[in-house]
Amino acid sequence: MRENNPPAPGSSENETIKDASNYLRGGIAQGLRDAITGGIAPPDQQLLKFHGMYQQDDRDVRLDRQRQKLEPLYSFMVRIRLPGGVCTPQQYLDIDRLARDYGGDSLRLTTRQTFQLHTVPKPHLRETVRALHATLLDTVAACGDVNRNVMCNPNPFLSSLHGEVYTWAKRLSEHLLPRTRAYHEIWLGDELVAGGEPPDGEEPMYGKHYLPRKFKIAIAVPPSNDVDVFANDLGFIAIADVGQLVGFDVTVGGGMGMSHGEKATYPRLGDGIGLCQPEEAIAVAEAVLTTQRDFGDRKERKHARLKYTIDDRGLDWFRGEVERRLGHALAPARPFAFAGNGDRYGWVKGVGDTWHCTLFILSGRIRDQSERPLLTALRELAHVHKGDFRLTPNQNLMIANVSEGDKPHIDALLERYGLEDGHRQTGLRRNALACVAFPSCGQAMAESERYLPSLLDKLDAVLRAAGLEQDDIVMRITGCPNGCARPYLAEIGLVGKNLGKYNLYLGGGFTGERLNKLYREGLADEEIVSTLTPLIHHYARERTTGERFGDFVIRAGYVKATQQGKDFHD
Ligand code: SRM
Ligand code: SF4
Repeated sequence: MRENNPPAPGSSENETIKDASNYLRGGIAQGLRDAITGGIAPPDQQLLKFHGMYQQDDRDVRLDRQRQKLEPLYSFMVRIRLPGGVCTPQQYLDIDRLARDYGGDSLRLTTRQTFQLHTVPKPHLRETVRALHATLLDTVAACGDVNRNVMCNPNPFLSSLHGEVYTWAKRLSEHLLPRTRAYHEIWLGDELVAGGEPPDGEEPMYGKHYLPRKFKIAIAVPPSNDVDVFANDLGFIAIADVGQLVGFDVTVGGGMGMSHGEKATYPRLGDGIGLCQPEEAIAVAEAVLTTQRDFGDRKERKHARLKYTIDDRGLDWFRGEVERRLGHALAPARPFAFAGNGDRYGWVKGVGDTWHCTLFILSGRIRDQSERPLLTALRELAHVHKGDFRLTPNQNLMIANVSEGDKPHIDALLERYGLEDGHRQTGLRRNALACVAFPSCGQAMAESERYLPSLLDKLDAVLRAAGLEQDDIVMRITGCPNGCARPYLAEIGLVGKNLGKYNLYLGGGFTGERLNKLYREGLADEEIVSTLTPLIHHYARERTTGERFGDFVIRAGYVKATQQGKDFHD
């Protein structure tokens, strides 16, 4: 059972901050009122994450402002909680208005199926959260040491199974929310709990210190592994018999983050521990989450994810502890097969005679550019669309549940604004992901989203020359080794090391079931292209039928296959 005693000696600073925060209240409310600075106090910045927001500063002007002895240009990133990535057209319109009012005329679709607003100034944070609340959205636990946005396959078209899985994603998300009233008090103006001190048991599941670190859940529906289920602390793989959900294979201990040069940190794929009944999903999630709550490392945050708890204590021990909390053993896992971790683009007819169209949105970035007014286009769409929108884990957007009669109108809008269904892109571009990185991300070591388009232009030319423009190859780039675009699962992974320099990883599995391996370090733009060019031509010449690029580079001896996280650096 959790305890609310003070943090043990040697605990990380974040543990002390949580302990003193009065269940995530801290000094956030006062900090929001302080007009002298555009930021808030450092401990409150940590607490703010639990409320779904990050203090950031514009890194493009950081040095200039330092020279002028000005405070960094602080603003806030606001991440919405959106289980399964589903929102209504009205919610989209409300988010779009916030983007135009306070978010620098830009929106981002994230790699975990939600929206992020950036550059929101402190004085507008409360209005932003209230506007989201008014449209029945929130930012609770979108970041912080708690369970994050629960992902699931966004496609409503294949079967009723997908709808059922979405219901589980929502239920898991709701069940694992923190219970503190801090969010309502700070952002929505609810009265403080009498006496200021919350009643005992305010956080019956998390306790006063929440989790040692972030915690992530995804549900995959084979044959699609679009959620990259193995990158999650806890994964559920839907097992169906004749279209009926009969259970979930449970995987534990996935995660991407690592630090350059620190072998004790590594990406890791989740391991299967058995099968649960669908209606047991919440109890399993609680058992896994509370085991990590009680046994995760609270001293060293770089070692505090579930993946290290499992590697330190062993998978058998972990399964045993989860089963003890559940009160029974999990059933043996059932077989499944994944075909890929990308999105299925364009129009697809679904059950119930509705249509669904997945649009290609490079890096999930929505803004108006002279040749492509994407923000305007999607707003126009939202005005006429009667179904819903679904964000994909690959930073794309699906216009879902369009009736046969409404389809021509939607098609006309797609045509007018040149919105892409991916088919006009090369297979590399269609599958590419990039994290946000500069200028907002405080952790970025190199460009990512802003660099991807020019890199793709160069690599597309190489692919065309090799006759591979329509071959799906998964490439992902991040500005640092934290792994926000899941680069270690890509067939080609690029991870920022320094400004303009990237480590190149090769050999990830096309279905998201194998980690890649470091091939070259510290490559500049031209070196990336000149290193990949002969490999791409070699692949075009000598691949066997159906052989994927990630498999080929291993067979051809460019890299060894990574068998498990601990071997990642070998
Ligand atoms: Fe992430 C931290 C952006 C998905 C692993 N991530 C960050 C921060 C908040 C930077 C920071 O700590 O100051 C980034 C904000 C940048 C910005 O300006 O917006 C950030 N992460 C993102 C997003 C927006 C990338 C994107 O372009 O879509 C994704 C938001 C997801 C969401 O909606 O919740 C995002 N981050 C991921 C993923 C992918 C996933 O979950 O499937 C991972 C790898 C999986 C994992 O968690 O292991 C990921 N982010 C990290 C880490 C490394 C964690 C670790 O265990 O080492 C950090 C750093 C940290 O937590 O200290 C991080
Ligand atoms: Fe920032 Fe690194 Fe995540 Fe990219 S991978 S968004 S640079 S933390």
